[in-house]
Amino acid sequence: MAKSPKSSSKPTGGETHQSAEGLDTAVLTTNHGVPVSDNQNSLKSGSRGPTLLEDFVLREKIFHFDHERIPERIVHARGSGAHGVFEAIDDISDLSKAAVFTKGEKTEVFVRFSTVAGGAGSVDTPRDVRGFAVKFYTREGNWDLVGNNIPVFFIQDALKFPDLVHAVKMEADRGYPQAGSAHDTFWDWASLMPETTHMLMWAMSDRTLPRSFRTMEGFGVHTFKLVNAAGKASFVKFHWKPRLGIQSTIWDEALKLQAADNDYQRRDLFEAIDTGDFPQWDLGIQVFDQAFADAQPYDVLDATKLIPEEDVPVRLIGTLTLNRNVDNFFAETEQVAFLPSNIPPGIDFSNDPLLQGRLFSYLDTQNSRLGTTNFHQIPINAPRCPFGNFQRDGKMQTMVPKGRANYEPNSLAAHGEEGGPRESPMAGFATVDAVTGSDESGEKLRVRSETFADHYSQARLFYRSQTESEQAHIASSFVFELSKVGLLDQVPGRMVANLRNVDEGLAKRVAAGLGIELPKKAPAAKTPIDMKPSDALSIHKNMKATLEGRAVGILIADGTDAAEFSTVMTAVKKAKGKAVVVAPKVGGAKLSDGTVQKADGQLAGSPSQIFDAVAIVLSEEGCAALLKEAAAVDFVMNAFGHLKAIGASKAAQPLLDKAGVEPDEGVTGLDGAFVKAAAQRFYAREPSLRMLA
Ligand code: HDD
Repeated sequence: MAKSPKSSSKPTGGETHQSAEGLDTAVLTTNHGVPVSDNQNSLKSGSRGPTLLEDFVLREKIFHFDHERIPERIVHARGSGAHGVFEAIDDISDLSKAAVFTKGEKTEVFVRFSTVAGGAGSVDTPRDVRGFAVKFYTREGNWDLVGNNIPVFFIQDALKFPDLVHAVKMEADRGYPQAGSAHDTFWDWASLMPETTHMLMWAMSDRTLPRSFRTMEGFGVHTFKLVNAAGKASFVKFHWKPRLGIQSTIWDEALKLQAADNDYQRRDLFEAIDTGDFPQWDLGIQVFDQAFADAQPYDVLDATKLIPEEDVPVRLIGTLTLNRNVDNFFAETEQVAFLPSNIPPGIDFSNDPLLQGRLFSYLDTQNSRLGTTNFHQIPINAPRCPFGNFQRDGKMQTMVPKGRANYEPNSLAAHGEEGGPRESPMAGFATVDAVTGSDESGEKLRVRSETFADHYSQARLFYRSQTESEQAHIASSFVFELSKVGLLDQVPGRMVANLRNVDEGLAKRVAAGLGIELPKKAPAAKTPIDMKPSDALSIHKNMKATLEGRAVGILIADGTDAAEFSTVMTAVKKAKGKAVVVAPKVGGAKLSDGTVQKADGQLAGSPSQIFDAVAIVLSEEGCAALLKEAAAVDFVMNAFGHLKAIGASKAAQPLLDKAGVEPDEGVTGLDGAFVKAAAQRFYAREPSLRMLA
């Protein structure tokens, strides 16, 4: 790309220091560089008199503070970001000419994970879709892959997006509930929109309860196109596969996590990066052509549909590593602006009508959020490659273009002046018509293609691809959410009527769980078909038995056997797990050998839901003391209830008994069996613990 002559392509102000250049940074100054002598007292008339208007130090400080906030994102307001690198590991030049995919190429990235419905200050662990937005600062301009942790979407056409968002966010009159879909307006709307059914199945599954950002998949959702140097296009779907495998919590655990730590996922991401345990994902592509697309019983341009991985395998082409936390949350995570319309040569859009609407919305929203059309100059948004054009001026212009060339064509160069950049038909972005050529002319129609009419087959595919335990979780989530629909009697029945098109068994379970009559089946625009179940859609079938990225809470108290404690610590660390010591007092506990072991967390403030497994390392004396401590009983009871491994010393048995722990393969001693068990969840335990729908 050409660089604008004499104008700086690097936005100024990227550095985070606050002092004006040339000043001693140790001196506190006003925003205009005037040294401040007193930052404690405002200027008054007499020591007890009124404050003077003349006090520019006070006025500037309060003025700036009063305007610190910007409008939060209309959706995905709560998010956590990190810097990293993407490395292309495979040669796909036959498919795409994009530089970012050149084998061995390393591209700087910024990633922001988010929930959707809640405000910026809401909690990390509601039942909600998670955003997975990646900005690649490629040498051919920014590419933003703005996806979610679910491969399909609620709606087929962008025109419906404001309705979806209004329905799911807090209700207009009462301002609640925050960050959740379990309320009247969401289900009223969703039950009237059969096209939401497939995504609802995902939303009601444990996919919306990810254990951490590091253990969730990401998806570009839409079908995009890859374009090679010869101009040949192929269809593509993008996938992010977490190196740690997929892992989710269960509903009761997610609820209790909200109480234990509002920032559970943000903290996990920050701490992992901070300790050098860099989160990684593989980028995968599903590539297919028009002939494949034409042969499917669904339309590949319909964002409510996925392409089963068994039909088109996912080919891994690159690795994403998050290796640097932000220096400043506001400057980076809050101000980052993702635009699905940011796309380099070699990648292209498809005609998916949801995607087409997004291409407008994200650019547009940044003006109200960031207050200027120059938001691309904010360091986190600025391309890392040179950029230049004839767009000029506007609020917060920080670049200083020189010369007269602010238009083109111009012949200024002929007069010895700088003429500015020119378009590049060869290197520039050009959209390709279609994959194998298509007719894109036609009448103006406000219609939905007939090929988008099947709303149930893939919902059925999803449900039938789940394990028994996952199906029970889906049914129970529908029951929970619909039981929160208070004022609109017709809604639960209408939803169950839709579910009868997905799976009769599911519909019956939900009706029974709600205690309502099984309603008549809703008419389906197209009769659903049975697709071949896909293992890739199940979490349980894609979990990785590893302690990497998982935390083990090790409960100790005065008298804990020093050797037992040391054995567990060593084993957890050897298995690359994170060992977190919990004791009644944060100062620590006196072990059997007289040493004092400091605790990482106090028992009352470190409940077991924040861990993936627990070890109860107690002496008889310690156990006797903890039998009288509700937090200790809850610690064990919840670990058991949340289907986690519990390793315990013999002397801890009375505490396990009091917490209602029944022996099973997830309940072990403190030997090697514990570390093995700790890498798993014990879903088979669940039916004996709670009544699922
Ligand atoms: Fe969106 C933000 C993902 C459909 C309009 N969206 C936003 C973010 C993610 C997604 C991850 C947060 C980006 C960040 O971290 O800053 N959105 C999706 C996916 C969709 C989708 C995967 C469907 C496949 N979105 C969608 C539609 C529209 C929008 C159809 C509008 C027509 N989305 C927005 C927005 C947001 C946004 C209002 C809010 C803040 C922002 O864009 O920058 O413009």
